[in-house]
Amino acid sequence: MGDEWLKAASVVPSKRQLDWQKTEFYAFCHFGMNTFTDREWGDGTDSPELFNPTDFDASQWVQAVKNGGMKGLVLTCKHHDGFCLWQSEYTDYSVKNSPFKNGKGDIVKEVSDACKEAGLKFGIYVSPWDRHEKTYGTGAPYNTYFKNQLEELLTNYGELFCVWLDGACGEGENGKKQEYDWQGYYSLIRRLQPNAVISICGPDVRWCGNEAGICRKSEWSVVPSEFCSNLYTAEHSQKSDTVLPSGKEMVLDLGSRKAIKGKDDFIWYPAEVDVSIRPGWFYHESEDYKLKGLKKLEEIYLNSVGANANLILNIPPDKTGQINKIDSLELDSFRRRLEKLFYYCQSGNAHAFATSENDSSDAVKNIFDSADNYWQCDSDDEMPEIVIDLGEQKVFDKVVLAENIATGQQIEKFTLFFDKGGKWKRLFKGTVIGYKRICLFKAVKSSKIKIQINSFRGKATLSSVGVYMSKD
Ligand code: FUL
Repeated sequence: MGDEWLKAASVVPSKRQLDWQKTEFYAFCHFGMNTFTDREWGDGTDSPELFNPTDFDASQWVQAVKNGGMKGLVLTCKHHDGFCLWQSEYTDYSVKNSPFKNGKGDIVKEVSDACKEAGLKFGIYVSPWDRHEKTYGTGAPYNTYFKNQLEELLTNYGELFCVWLDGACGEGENGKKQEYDWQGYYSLIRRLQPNAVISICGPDVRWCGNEAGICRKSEWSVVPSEFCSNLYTAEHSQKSDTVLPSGKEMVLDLGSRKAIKGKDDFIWYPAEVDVSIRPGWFYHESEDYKLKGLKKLEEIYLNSVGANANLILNIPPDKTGQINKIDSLELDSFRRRLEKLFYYCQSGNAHAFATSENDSSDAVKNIFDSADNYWQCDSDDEMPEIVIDLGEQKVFDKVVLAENIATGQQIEKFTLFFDKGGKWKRLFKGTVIGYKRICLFKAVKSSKIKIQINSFRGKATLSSVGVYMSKD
């Protein structure tokens, strides 16, 4: 005991987790029966006749999502009401009994095709909780039903980057109880879509713990394996954002040395922040003027993508079957706002010097190129430092740091300094870095920056460092 952190430092992501992490920011599209009934949770009794998007256009969705600067899209193929957006062979409760394209339409197909064409990754959301299906709550028969449906989704719609299994279940004490065959679901997904991460109720991507867009100050991707529990996710579902930001419901420290003391089994389980641009997950006309403002979206982005988590932002298409103009305009403005934040890259001609380099292939110059190489400190360097020379005096208000997570997550604390008249002045103090840490501060003018790594596990790495200034 006492060296848990060494064990934690050796945990690395799978290839699918690495690919997912690089997706950073992607869309959630909640669309289904609730869109037409103006509800958030349908009870599975609404007639398929109600599902009637009059102007459905998947390429319009994809365009809006791309314009928002997002790299993927996850579609609610089946929400809790059990209504399927594809022509499932196993139920009548689907688009095939709706007026949409005279019962011949397939929303999943059109959206997945449009994503492919536009170069967006495509993922599926499927709710295990099904309020329509009669076998729900009977054990094996429902598991067979669910796996049959999964198989349809996993085979007919091309490559998926994510399978999002929701933990929500509102049955309550006296409701139906379904024992889910999680392992059976997972092996099917692995066999048919080996590159897809299984999110939320699954082993690859961890729910950050609330739906308010808040992630931890120190979001570790390596956590004790007990946090990979679907029971834990289900118990916390629908509750936590009511008690946040006091933080009472959400465990705030999952991965520090203190938090992992006495634990001996660790997993790579990176966080995802899921949040809606509107108050609800589905489209409601009454919320047309209640979109989160650009400032709020920026804050969510910087505190998720910029704090070692991925961001899935929900944009719900409306009754016409398109993303509402209000949302698409907001997405466009948001992308432009992000571009402005990182408008001037001040480290284009920079040089770096490190107190140590593990060997010549781990040279510090690697932090400036886009290849998969990286800098790693030497094993006896107790407080590694990197000095960045920008070549001339430059104004900057952001430093973006990245660890080489392919070799794990090691940095626990760091400090940034800038050179002011020949003296180092402190600029920023941070904890974890992981895949990405965006450090924000009041703009300063200087030609040199120092990164000091104050505490780390094993051997610290950095794969990239960028110095930026916003455009007004
Ligand atoms: C929750 C669900 O109950 C909501 O309707 C929504 O789908 C959200 C993403 O997950 O658990």
